[in-house]
Amino acid sequence: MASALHNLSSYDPATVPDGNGWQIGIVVSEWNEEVTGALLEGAYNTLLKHGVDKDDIIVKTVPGSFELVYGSAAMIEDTAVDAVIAIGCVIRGDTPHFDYICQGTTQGLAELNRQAEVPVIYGLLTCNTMQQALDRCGGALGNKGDECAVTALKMIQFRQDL
Ligand code: DLZ
Repeated sequence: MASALHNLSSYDPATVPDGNGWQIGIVVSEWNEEVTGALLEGAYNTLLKHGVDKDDIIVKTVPGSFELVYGSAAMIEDTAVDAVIAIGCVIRGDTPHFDYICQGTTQGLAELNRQAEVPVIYGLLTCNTMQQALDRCGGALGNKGDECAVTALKMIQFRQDL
């Protein structure tokens, strides 16, 4: 399916592993809280739907998306989570700041994902407009939080299968 038509919330539930007994960390940026709160809700509810116990979901906030890298690394170091979902939303402004935050955060999370003992799931929306973000946090294009939760469970299973 073309990505422009892809709904972030659509997946085959039969392909998602049961998350009972797995512990998931979610690190959420406070910037654009209307969007990140909805992404968090999507991720949280999808984890519950697939068997993760609410007591096994650790949610921590950080001030902005740039802090997701440190927050995710700390979550991995200080807890026993099986995966971390990093949730943020950057909206393009008038200056190149958008590009630096997106690049720094994305490279930091990618590097952490490569080095860490557990998978780090990329839940960062990088949007030109607020409408694009709203479309992707429970609007016309579904909720990227749902997608992140499914990805986390699949990656934990991936690791356990090795
Ligand atoms: C400074 C800033 C700006 C301009 N825009 C956003 C944004 O759209 N989304 C977001 O998550 N964070 C933004 N920030 C804050 C930075 O991510 C970071 O928190 C600060 O630069 C302090 O390190």
